[in-house]
Amino acid sequence: MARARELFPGGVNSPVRAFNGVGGEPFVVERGEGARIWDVDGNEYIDYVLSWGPLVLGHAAPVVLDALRDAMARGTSFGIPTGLEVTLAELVRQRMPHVEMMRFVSSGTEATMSALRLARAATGRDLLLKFDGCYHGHGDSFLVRAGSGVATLGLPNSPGVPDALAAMTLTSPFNDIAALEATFRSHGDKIAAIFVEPIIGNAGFIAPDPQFLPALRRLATEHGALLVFDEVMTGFRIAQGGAAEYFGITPDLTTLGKVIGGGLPVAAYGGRRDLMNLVAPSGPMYQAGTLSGNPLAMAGGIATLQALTPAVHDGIASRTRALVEGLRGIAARRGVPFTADSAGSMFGFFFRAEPVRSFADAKTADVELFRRFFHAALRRGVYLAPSAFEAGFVSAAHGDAEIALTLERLDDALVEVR
Ligand code: KE4
Repeated sequence: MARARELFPGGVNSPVRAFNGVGGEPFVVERGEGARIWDVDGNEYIDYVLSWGPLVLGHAAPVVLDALRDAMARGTSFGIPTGLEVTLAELVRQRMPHVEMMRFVSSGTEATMSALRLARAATGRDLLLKFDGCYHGHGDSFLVRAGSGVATLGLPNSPGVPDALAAMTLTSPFNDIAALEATFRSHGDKIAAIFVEPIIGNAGFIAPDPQFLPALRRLATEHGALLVFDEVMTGFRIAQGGAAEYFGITPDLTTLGKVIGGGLPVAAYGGRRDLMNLVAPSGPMYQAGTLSGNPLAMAGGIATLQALTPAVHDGIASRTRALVEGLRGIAARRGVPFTADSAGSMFGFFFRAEPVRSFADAKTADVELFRRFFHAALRRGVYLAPSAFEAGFVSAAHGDAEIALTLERLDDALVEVR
């Protein structure tokens, strides 16, 4: 880490990895296998971060490694159409039929930046509406009251984003329909798109009230704005077909990442064919990428989605529920204010008695206790996200034994720090 700090800001290549949200020194990972990772000092951890979501099959999944070995023998990049990108896109569309047409890119940030440019091009409008605590990558327009690392580091917004541009981003509290309707009353005809994490995973785990997403759909349609589901985290995790399937709401555009590449750099934006046909070279909206559709990354995504069958998904979801129910039981037994929730293979918890419905709620949770709990868990071989404002993930490699062992260790950790 000393050498890394000479080379990278904070010694890391992404801020959330620096442990600023929990204090202390990050560990350096040596390798991962299944549900476990080992650091360079030989310590073993059951991993609930899973590279911040992509590893739904666990680390070094044999089917993914086999697919990569096979693909790389034929070359690692062409910048020329390949059959692999067609195969992965068809697997995506099978699960998300509303993603009629898509474009692969290499990160969730690229996907959301491109989807925003497309929404502005399609509507001829400038304003973006996002929700407090949602994180949609580090594109300039999104770094306004964002979640994830922005929230973890307590940054109100980011310097370097011109005021004139930030002024085009409207924010509203998640789950507050009255505030949303007021925003639409005063700006509705200038809003190009609503971006939402259908379940927020970047302010901790925050589920929508039953009427919230339908209200977004209704208001977007009424005011001629596009509804964009940022499913970089929820896609293929809360259901095979993501939030669109889970909540039965059809967005106009969808952004995907993480699981879609199974740990390789794949992300995508897509949706209505009439919108996607505006994207170059079919239409005038420009977006491009040297490594978009990279054959190795495509092979990783194909192997992952093919292995993520409904039965495998349901198995992970039930073990995720068992984990959350177990955590609730531990907190109740130890008399610690606690609320937890899960959807599919994604979960989150807060040290707070009442349910968390917004970013403002999340910020009243006991972050100090979370910090102590994080380190007590780590010392016992359980790696949770190093921030109170992130979600947790379970993989196909987390069996009943891993869940039971995790609960035992976390109970012991809570007794130490409560
Ligand atoms: P990337 O550019 O990091 O691939 O994706 C950005 C992004 C977009 N939308 C959502 C809903 C996301 O969760 C993310 C990325 N999530 C963060 C943490 N939850 C990735 C971790 C990091 O920033 O290092």
